Amino acid sequence: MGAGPAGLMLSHLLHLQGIESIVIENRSRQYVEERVRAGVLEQGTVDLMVETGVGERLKEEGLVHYGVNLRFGRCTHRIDFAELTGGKGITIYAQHEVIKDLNKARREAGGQIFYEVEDVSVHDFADASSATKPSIRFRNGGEPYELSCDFIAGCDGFHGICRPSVPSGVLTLFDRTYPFGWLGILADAAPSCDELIYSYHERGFALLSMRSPQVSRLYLQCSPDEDINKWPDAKIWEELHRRLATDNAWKLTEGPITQKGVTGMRSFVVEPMQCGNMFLAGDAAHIVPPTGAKGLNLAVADVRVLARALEEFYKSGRRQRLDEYSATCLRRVWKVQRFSWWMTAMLHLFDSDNQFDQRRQLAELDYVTSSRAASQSLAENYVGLPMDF
Ligand code: FAS
Ligand code: PHB
Repeated sequence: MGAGPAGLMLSHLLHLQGIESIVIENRSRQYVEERVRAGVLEQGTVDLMVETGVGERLKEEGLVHYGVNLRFGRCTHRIDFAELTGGKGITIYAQHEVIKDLNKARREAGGQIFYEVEDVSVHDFADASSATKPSIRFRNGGEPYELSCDFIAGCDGFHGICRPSVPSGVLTLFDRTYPFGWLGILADAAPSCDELIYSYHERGFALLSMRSPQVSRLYLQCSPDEDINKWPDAKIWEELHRRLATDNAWKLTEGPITQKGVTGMRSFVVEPMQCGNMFLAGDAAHIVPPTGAKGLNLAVADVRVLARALEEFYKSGRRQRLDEYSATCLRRVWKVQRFSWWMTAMLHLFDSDNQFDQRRQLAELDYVTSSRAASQSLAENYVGLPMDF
C-alpha cells in the first residue's frame, strides 16, 4: 500500500528476488512524482539505489556533500563528515526524483502499480495462522477490485489507512508534537553555500539547503499553524537574511520563489510495526522531525529489513525474520528518533523568554562544534548509522 519511497523501494527489492508485488496508490502518478519533500540521502540509501540498479541518475545529478555547517552567534562551524566517519557523506537528491527512478524501474520490469485508487480497505491480516488470506479492496476507474495476497505492506504514510486498520489494543503509540513548524521554500536561486547550513538564531531556526546548482531549498522556523498567505516573498527573504546573517562577507542569494508551504513537526512511533500478516513501514509507522533529514532514509531502512525477511520466507518457508521485523526496525527507529529530536531541541527556539534554555543551547552548539567526540556523534548519525540487521 502506497507508492512513496517505502512502497516503491520494497516492490523494487522484492522484484529483484523474484517476488511479485502489486502497489496501490490513491494519488496520481504525476502527483507523487512532483510532491516536494525530502532532499537528503544517507550513504546507505545511495549505496542501495546504486547496488540495485536505480542509481544512474542519482550518481549523475546528486550533489555529494562531505560536511554540514552549524551557524550560531553569526559564526559558521563545519562538521567534516569525511574526516569524522572515515569518508562517508550525504547526497542531495530530491525525493520526487527517487520516486521517478523507482517508478521507471518498476514500469520497465512490468511491475503493477494502481494509481488514483479509491475506497481502499484492508482485511483478514490480523491472524497470521489463519487459513484466510489477507485482502485489499478498492475501486479503480469506477471498477471494484479485491486482491488476495500473502502479506500486506503498509507503506501508505502517516495519514494512510493501514495503521488505523489494526484492531484496537494491538498497537502502542508514542507521540510528541513540537510548538513550531517549518515554512519551506523552493527558489530559482543558486545555493549560497556548497553545503547545508543549519542556523540557530534568537528569532528562530533557519536552514539553507538546495536541490541543484540552480535551485535552493530554505526553511524558517514558524508557528505550527502559520498562515503562508501572511508571508509574501519579500518578507520570507528578509527573515532568511536575518537568521542566516554572519559577521563575514557571506551573502544569501535571492531568486524567484517557485514553491512555499508550512509543515508541522512531530516525533511519532507505533509499536509493534506489524500485526499478523501486515507489516508497517516508513511514515505509516514512524514520523521524525525533518531536522535530522531522516524520514525517507528510515523508510528505506525499514523495507530493506522487510524485503530480506520476505525473501527468507519465500525461499525457505521460515517466518523467523518476519516475526523479528518489528524488533529489528525499532532498534534503528528509536536511535533515529533520538538524533532527530536532539537536532530539533538543539537548533530551535522553544520559548523566546527562557534565557537559560537559550544559553544552554548555545553551550551545546559550542560543545558540538569544539569537541571531536561530539561532532563525530553528529556526523555518524547524519550520514546514517550502519544497518544492523
Ligand atoms: P509517503 O508518505 O512518502 O508515501 C505514502 C504513500 O501512500 C503516498 O504516496 C500516499 O499518497 C499513499 N497513500 C496514503 N493513503 C493511501 C491510501 N489510503 N491508499 C493508497 N495509497 C495511500 N525526510 C528526509 O529523509 N529528508 C528530508 O529532507 C525530509 N524533508 C521533508 C520535508 C517535508 C516538507 C516533509 C513533509 C517530509 C520530509 N521528510 C524528509 C520526510 C519524508 O520524506 C517521509 O519520511 C517519506 O516520504 C516517508 O516515505 P513513505 O513511508 O513511503 O511515506
Ligand atoms: C531538504 O533539503 O529539504 C532538507 C535538508 C535537511 C533537512 C531537512 C530538509 O534536515
